[in-house]
This record gives sequence, structure tokens and C-alpha cells, in this order.
Amino acid sequence: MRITVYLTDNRPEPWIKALREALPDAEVDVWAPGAPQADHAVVWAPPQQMLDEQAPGLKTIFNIGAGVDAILKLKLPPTTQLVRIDDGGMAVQMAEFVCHALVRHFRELDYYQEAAKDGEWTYRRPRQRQDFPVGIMGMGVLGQRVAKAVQHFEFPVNGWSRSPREVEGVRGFAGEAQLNDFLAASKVLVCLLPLTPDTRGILRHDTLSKLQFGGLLINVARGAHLVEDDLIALLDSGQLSGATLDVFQTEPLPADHPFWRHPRITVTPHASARTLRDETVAQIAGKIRAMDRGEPVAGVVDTARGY
Ligand code: NDP
Ligand code: OXD
Repeated sequence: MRITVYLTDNRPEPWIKALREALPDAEVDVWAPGAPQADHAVVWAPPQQMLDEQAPGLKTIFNIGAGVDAILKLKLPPTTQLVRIDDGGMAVQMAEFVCHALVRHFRELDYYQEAAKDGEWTYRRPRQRQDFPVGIMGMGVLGQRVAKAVQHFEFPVNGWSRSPREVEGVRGFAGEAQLNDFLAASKVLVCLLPLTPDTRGILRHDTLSKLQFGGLLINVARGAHLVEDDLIALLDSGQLSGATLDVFQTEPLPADHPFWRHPRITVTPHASARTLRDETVAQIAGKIRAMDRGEPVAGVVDTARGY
């Protein structure tokens, strides 16, 4: 078995070493033009040339992230399966990140931090968590893990997905028809949708303004879900009271972008859930072994659906 590796923004050597250790029978090498035909490719943002050259015999493309929007911009070999990382240690990171943003906002920790700078011993009136229902857009692998974590803090949780999903303790909404009801039932909005033609620009004035007044946006999915100017207008009018943004239309976020300096926006550098090499390699190796046994694997992308 041969595996070819191409990882934009990652040093390939540690990945190749880890893949060789996990799959001792495999020949694993970095891809370069003219590389021999491989059975599987392990990639992040590969060049089109790699996919074209490898197309004839390539069985699987393993994308080392959960989101496949970038690779779906390329022309994929028609007979090759695209498999994404499902969880791989990202779900717990996402749960930590979202809970941190939520609790920081709900408990007004920024207020206390500012007061402490001046040595001020001062209280805010306690808020009711019932007044802060959390709406999670995208109830997949990550959204469900986030819902579970948020429930531990006893916030009401709403979930929105494409098809109806029953998740314990979560009020479920599905499809376009229930989007407005979902938004109206939520004050904190967490975006964990894949980026597809249906979800691009979904965080815009007319959707965000349906949230309960003074809401918080946490976008940890993709920058292109958000219409950036609409967010600034809603924050400046007070309709929204804050936003924690981990993903942006342009990454890295340009130094002169207004988000950096907006008093009610927190920026993190696409760091809410990092790809973890050991977990990812173990998952890929497990999937290759399962496929060799003829078993189905999780995370196979429906390219027509876009996720
Ligand atoms: P999944 O594929 O497991 O879940 C996607 C969810 O979105 C599903 O519940 C799906 O509905 C729902 N969905 C898709 N399209 C629509 C639609 N048009 N309307 C309503 N709901 C829709 O993905 P993951 O949970 O693994 O990951 C989600 C995204 O998080 C990734 O695509 C990626 O962009 C982002 N991400 C960001 C990271 C970061 O560091 N910031 C790290 C990792 C991922 P249904 O259940 O009906 O299929
Ligand atoms: C991913 C990401 O999709 O890191 O995995 O954004």
C-alpha cells in the first residue's frame, strides 16, 4: 500500500513518520510532481495537479480537518472517496472554547477584569441562565459535543440542523422552515455549520437580528458564514452585545481589519479546535484498516451535499 502526503501549512515529516509507525506495511512519502501512484492521499489544501496526477488509482483522500470546503473547490477524481476527520480530538477543544466564550460573557468576567485593574471591589447583578438560551447551528459531531458541554452549565440549548435530529435535552429545529423559530428562541448563537452554498453568508443582518435582543455570536465554523459589515452594524446598534470570532473571510485577519479593535469583538486565530496529529493519524490508520476489511467508515463526505 502506498500513501502520498501533501500538507499546506504543516511540516510533512512528522506526519510521514507517524503514518509509517501506524501503518508499518505502507510506503509513505511526501507528494511531488511525478510521484508514483498511491492508494491513499493524506492532504490539507493540496494542489489540483496532485489530484489530477493521482486520479487513476487513488482510492481515498483523507482531509486532515473536519471542514472540506477548501478541497471541494478543486476537481476531485470521480472514483475517489473523500474522508474527513470526525472529531479526532477536536470536539472537546470546541466544547472548551465555546463554553469559555459563553461563560465569560454570561458572568461578565470582562467587567470584573477591568474593575480589578483599578482595585475596585464591585458586583454585577446575577443574571438568569434561562435568559441566555444557546442556539447551536450545526448539530453534527462538533455541535453535539458543544451542546453536551453547554448543558452541564444548565443553559437552555436549541439545535438547528438540515434534517431533524433528536438530541437529549436539546430543543431541535430543522431546515429553512424552522430557522426563524430557532433564532427567535436563542440569545447566544454558536455557528458550527459546514460552509456550503446553502450556508455561505447565513450570519447576516436579517438572521442575526432575529436573535433575542443583546445576543452573543460565537462563530467557530468558517469566516464566509458571516457578513462582516452586518455584524458591526448590529453590535454598534446594541442588537448584539458581543461576538467571539475564530474564523474570518480572510485569514490571517489583516492587521487593519476593524474586528481587531472593536470593543465588543474577541478575535482568535482559527484556534478553537486544532487538528491533533496523533489522534488524526490513528483515525486515518484505523479507517484504512477498516476499509481493507470491507467495513464502512465514518466521515465519508457527500460531495454533492458539500459536507
Ligand atoms: P458535521 O458534518 O458533523 O455536522 C454538520 C452539521 O451541520 C449537521 O448537523 C448538518 O445537518 C448541519 N448542516 C449542514 N448544512 C446545513 C444546512 N444547510 N442547514 C442546517 N444545518 C445544516 O460537521 P462537524 O461538526 O464535524 O464540523 C462542522 C464545521 O466546523 C466544519 O465543517 C468546519 O467548517 C468547522 N470547524 C472549525 C474548526 C475551527 O478550528 N474553527 C475546527 C473544526 C471544524 P444534518 O445533521 O441534518 O446533516
Ligand atoms: C477544520 C479546521 O475544519 O481546522 O478542521 O477548521
